[in-house]
Amino acid sequence: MKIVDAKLVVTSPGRNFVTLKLTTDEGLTGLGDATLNGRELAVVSYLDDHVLPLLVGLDPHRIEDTWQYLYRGAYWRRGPVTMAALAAVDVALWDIKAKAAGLPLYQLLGGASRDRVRAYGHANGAGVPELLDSVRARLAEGYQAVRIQTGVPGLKAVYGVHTTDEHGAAVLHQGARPLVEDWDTDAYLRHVPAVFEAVRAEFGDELPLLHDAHHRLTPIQAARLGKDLEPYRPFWLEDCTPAENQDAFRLIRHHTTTPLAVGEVFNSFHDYQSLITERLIDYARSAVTHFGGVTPLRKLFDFAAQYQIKSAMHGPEDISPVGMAAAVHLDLAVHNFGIQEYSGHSALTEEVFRHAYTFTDGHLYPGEAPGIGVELDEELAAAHPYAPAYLPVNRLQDGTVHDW
Ligand code: CS2
Ligand code: MG
Repeated sequence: MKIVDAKLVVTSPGRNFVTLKLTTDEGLTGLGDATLNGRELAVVSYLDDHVLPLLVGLDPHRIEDTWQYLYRGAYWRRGPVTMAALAAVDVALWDIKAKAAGLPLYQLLGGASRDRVRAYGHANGAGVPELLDSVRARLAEGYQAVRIQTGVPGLKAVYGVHTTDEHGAAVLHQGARPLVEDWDTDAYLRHVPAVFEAVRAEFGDELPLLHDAHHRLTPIQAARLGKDLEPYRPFWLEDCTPAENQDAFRLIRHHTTTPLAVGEVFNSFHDYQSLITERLIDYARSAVTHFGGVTPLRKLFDFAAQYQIKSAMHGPEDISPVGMAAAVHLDLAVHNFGIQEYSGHSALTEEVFRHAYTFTDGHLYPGEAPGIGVELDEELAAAHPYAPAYLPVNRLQDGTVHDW
């Protein structure tokens, strides 16, 4: 079998998605997600100008070799643009291989290690009453684990709150410049324990509660928050400090037993190395789409398993249904699955990308369609062209740019 065509479909059914489609001489097609939220066209150029011309004529069955050829062969390694591009190629090749075998992808990854994949959803509220309503809404949708984020008294716009719709899904600002959110770490640190206390008081002790600090704290602030949340037994504290500096986690780990999750902005094994070997985290958050595909992420999770660290793939709406499908197959297969983030997609997005995976009673199921199980409606995709959009930026109250 040979690849005879490689093309990109860029569409915006409410938000931008970049999808690679490979076609073989036997008429099989494979899809891969290359969406890098807010920087989509950089990946389009990387693929169109530098990668797709190399794929035509290759044997799609040679997934490992193609991955190494594109990773090592480029000389310039890693980085979000490169690894999102590689991920799209890798997933499209797995899709073709599984279709050729007539099997759902998870069967090629060793088969199911469990019956279903537990997902967590997003609950957000400007204040505690709105947050409690949002938790109720997620529970009504079937979720059995919920991430909780609120506004902070005195701040106008905070991560995960003002840019979300009633389903908890992020709404991106489509326009020439990013929106500006504001931030005050002391106010946040005072507020969050009270939020957990209110949610526990309302929903009891059993509901797994997650929280995302979105890289905004110093290590000692993160240690303080981890300690303050211990009485409420969070499922995890996510991205508590920028993790480019892996050393920071030693200090945090030393001070708190709150489980730690990190990695949604990581794109290679090397970003994790001491976090795993020193057991400084509990959950590895990388998504197939941003980590170079199923091939390297499977290796990472298998390595992490030796240290009792679990998978917890990033799964907001900016991972397309193609990336989400690949994730659910991998979630079902790896032994050390922890949890999967899942916010769902807009009705229009679900029409553009028809998928075999389903969400019921808080769990995802990959379905039995051969491959990853996603069909792309190219006509509908073309009717919703790319629209420039930015993620927000974050400033302290004196105007200083802060981590987002
Ligand atoms: C977040 C994301 O889902 C998460 O945990 O951190 O919503 C993140 O802000 C976006 O994916 C950025 O593209
Ligand atoms: Mg996050």
